[in-house]
Amino acid sequence: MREHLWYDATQVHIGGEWRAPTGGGQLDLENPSTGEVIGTIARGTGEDIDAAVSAAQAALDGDWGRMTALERGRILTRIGRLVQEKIEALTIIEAADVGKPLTQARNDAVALARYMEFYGGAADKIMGETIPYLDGYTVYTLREPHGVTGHIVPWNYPMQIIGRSVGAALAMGNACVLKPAEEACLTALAFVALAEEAGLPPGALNVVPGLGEEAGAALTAHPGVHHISFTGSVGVGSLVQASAATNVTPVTLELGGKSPQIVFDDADIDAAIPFLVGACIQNAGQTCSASSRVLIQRGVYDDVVARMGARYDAMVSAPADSDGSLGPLISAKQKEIVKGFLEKGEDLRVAGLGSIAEGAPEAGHYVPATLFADVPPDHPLARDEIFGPAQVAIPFDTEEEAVAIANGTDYGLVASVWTENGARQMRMAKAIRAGQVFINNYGAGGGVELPFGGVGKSGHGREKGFEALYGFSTLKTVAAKHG
Ligand code: TXE
Repeated sequence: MREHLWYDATQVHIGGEWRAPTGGGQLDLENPSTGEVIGTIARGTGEDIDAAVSAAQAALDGDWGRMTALERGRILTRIGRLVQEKIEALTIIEAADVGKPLTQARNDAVALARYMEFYGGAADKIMGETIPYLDGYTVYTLREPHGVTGHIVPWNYPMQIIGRSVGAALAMGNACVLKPAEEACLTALAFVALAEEAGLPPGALNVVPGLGEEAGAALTAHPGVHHISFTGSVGVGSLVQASAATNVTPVTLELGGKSPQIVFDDADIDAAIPFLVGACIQNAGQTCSASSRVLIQRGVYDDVVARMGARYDAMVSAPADSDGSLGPLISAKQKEIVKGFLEKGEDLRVAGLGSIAEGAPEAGHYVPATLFADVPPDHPLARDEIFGPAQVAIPFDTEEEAVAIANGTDYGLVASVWTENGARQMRMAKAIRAGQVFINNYGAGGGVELPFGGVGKSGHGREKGFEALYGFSTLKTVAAKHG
């Protein structure tokens, strides 16, 4: 992988310059597939965050702040093209850093390019409105950037999350400080290198890798930051919100979920099966929108569980650069969390169980994919986010019962409903508490156009699509009295 790095991954990137982090600290860079330390990354500090915020503000006061929306859009479009040209290197870097199978890492790189294309095209199409008011007035609104935006990104989908949050923030004319996860920051650094090659002025995007409680906490508490976008755990999300509240800084939180798929007796089961399993197992279950619960109506329950189970039995966890169905988990810490959940399921019926590839390195963080059946809706495995390759099947009888179970957790990110009954599709879409509801599919191909975010402990605010541009901007009302 090292031969594919064309930038110095041991540094921070501030104000258009690569530099050693203040204090010179470094953190180990581990390959989750082998458990080997394959290098180091910068341990950015509060001082680096300070410098990054100043550089961002200077960009807003300088070239970047003066640019037209059209010019910003063209730069983003060029970034997208450069990402596209670097797809193979980005794929190999991400697979080694996160432990994703190459095909999944490649999908993420393609998505990053697509985000840049989408937000590049959208940059000059954000408009205010004129408001009919009293005689003698003209009233209109202006959409303006927040200013300096902070972006705290986790390790599970670095490229996709950078695309949806940094892409939208830059399109609106904000200047960004990005704190990637300590477990996986290589493509964040690659991204800023490509962005500046495409003409992004220095300081418009600054990247400071480092620890959450150090660099991350410094960013959320910084008085010079005007908006925070955070994706990660519920616990840290609530800390981020509390920290930002000190300066009354607005936050967008995306905190994961316990997303259900609901299969009715009349569903097209053949069409559903690949989605029922794939929507959980992708990225070894480490997906905020992982569908870790499948609610199945009694009439088709045994058949669906058996067919899902057969898919699990065939699944092989293997190193990211091999042909396995799923990769390792990101870290020893994540493996411990997931093993803890699997132990809680020891009394449950296992309806499908994958394997670990022969010869997979002992020190890699592998967990076999597991399907639990007949799980009571209040069992911890059916209520808590597992963030690993484990899924529960829950039987139900009536539509009302399905809604009660689906809405019976603290989360509300994504849901899907499988039924051929049109009236039921509409009723369920309204009744389910979630930020996205899919009918007879899951995720709709992950389109960048679709607004995304949660309710309850899944967080608040929306990213992706045009909606994100509203979130990364503030509205000014102008009322002119002219008689
Ligand atoms: O998350 P953290 P972790 C969930 C998932 C997983 C659990 C733990 O259930 O098992 O969280 O994962 C930064 N101030 N999700 O420990 O700690 C940190 O550096 C500011 C769901 O990795 O929340 C990283 O960049 N920032 C999720 C980011 O927060 C802080 C994706 C996420 O780390 C900070 C990841 C602090 N005090 C985990 N502490 C999703 N929604 O997709 C940490 N960070």
